[in-house]
Amino acid sequence: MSSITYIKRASQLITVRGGSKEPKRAQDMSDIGIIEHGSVVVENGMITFVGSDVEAERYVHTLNGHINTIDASGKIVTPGLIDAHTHIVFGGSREKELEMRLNGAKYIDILKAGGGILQTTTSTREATEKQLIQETSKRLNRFLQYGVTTVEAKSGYGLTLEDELKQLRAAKKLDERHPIDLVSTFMGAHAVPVEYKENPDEFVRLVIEEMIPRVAEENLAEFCDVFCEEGVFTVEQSEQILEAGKGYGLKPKIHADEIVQFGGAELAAKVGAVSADHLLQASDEGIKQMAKSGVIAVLLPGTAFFLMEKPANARKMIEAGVPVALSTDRNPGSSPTESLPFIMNLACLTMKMTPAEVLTACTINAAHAIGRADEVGSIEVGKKGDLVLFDAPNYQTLQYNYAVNLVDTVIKKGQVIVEGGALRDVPVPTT
Ligand code: IZC
Ligand code: ZN
Repeated sequence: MSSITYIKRASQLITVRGGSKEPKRAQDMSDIGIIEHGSVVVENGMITFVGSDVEAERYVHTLNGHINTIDASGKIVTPGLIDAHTHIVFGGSREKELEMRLNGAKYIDILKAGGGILQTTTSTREATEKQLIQETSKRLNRFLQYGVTTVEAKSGYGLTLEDELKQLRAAKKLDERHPIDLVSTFMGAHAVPVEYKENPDEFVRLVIEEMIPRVAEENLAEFCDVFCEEGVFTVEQSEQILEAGKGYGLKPKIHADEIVQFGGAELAAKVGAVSADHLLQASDEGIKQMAKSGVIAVLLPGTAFFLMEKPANARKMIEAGVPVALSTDRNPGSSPTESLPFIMNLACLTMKMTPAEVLTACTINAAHAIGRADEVGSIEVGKKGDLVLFDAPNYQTLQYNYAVNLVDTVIKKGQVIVEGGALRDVPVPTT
């Protein structure tokens, strides 16, 4: 018998329809496909009906089987939110860096002095796969409570073949066992580990010749990412790594122009990256080339906020025709939060993105940034039944009530996972 979930009487159904083939750009980012007084039906995990309350009643009468009816009166319904950029699988914590930074230390200098990513590398190497799964589950549970139903997860805190594989295997098991879907990115080129400090090219060789082939062979990632930044990996090294990844079917992503203007946006266009992420310092030429090549800008205003830096120029990118997505960048150093809704607030308040653009950026455009736009990111027939009910009468309220969690109900593949803002019994994976 089929399992049917019927969500009815939403004050606004925010479908974000019409962007499954290509990410939304420019004015299309403001077109979020609102159906006033709308309903959705999910059968066996997939959306089978989207429309007005009146039409929905007629449709539901034709169905057989038990129907779980959810009254969304006074609430908006959006697609499950998608976080297209996280470093969620790690051991340890870095709260001491906050005080260091408040005393004037810079994020990149902490890394150069052997802290930062390298500190998390030490604690991640020390953790077992099981511990990584347990710790990451808690973060995933918080993501669910913030309405996030799909998350990208990068490796890059192992920096040895075995430890990178351990992180990616943990992500794969979490994808299988946790309600949230995870999409994996191999990021062995996240930092040069201390043992290769004197010989970074040798580490690049290890990434290209040993790590990438093995990750691809074990089918542990879909994307390959590089921290292309002054003092981390050069543009040339980044290009070599991303081209090598492409040779093994790993689609390129780049941490680009975060701290200095470095040519990361230009490289993203050159290698045909799916996304270039951060872009605080991206050049006008780089932005132009990204628009031309269709590279998605994944902007991370929470990271700029937490590092006390000026955020990326989202308006310039949207006006130039670059499709924009937004993500938390969840990581222990520069963005320790799972609150994608707060990142949305920051996008609005610090980058002047409109409430409609922000929703597009965290749904369909984010889905494109992780290669899932055919499955999730909009409320359309044939997509997964991933939905969020927010305790807000209209979509603008999500940005008006800032830093408040308005998530009421989260539905993953038709199943209610969060109810009244609280997690239902989510089985926390332990192994
Ligand atoms: O652990 O600091 N920017 N990588 C590049 C990060 C931030 C994660 C971290
Ligand atoms: Zn990152």
